[in-house]
Amino acid sequence: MQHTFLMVKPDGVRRQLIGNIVRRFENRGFVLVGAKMMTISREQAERHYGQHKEKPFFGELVDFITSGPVFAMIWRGDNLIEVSRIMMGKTNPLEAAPGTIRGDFATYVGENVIHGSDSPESAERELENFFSTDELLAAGVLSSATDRIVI
Ligand code: IDP
Repeated sequence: MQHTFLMVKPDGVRRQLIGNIVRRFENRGFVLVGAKMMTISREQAERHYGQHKEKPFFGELVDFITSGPVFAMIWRGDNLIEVSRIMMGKTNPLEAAPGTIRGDFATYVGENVIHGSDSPESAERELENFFSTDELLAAGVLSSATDRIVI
């Protein structure tokens, strides 16, 4: 059993794709255990995409992810991280297979509808960046306020 962080990006929220995306993961058997609509700060965005700091598209990436509300989610399920990445499709939607979220809804790499953690270490870091201790406790990701998240 794993937890992961999934987020409908501002383009997906603007295009009213939240329900469609949630349904895909529920249909697959995964369980939504926490969620909120939020507009993320530049600081949070820069932390989230820290590994891309030196990339030429970093400014565009931070501008985009802070451009409107996102739908941040905590999900639970077996082999969830690997399966959710398959369900999302390749980062560049032009290479994403039809039937995947990006393959069905996107064409431009800078606006590819959904984010999902790519490893247990990323899931832990990203959940802590987006959710408070109380929210992580309510979702069952932590069993006590002094715990560390272990995906
Ligand atoms: P991932 O979102 O599939 O994990 P990453 O390589 O971590 O992919 O890239 C983070 C995000 O950066 C991508 O989802 C995409 O929106 C954005 N990105 C990646 N390459 C480019 C680019 O060349 N131009 C604009 N945005 C990009």
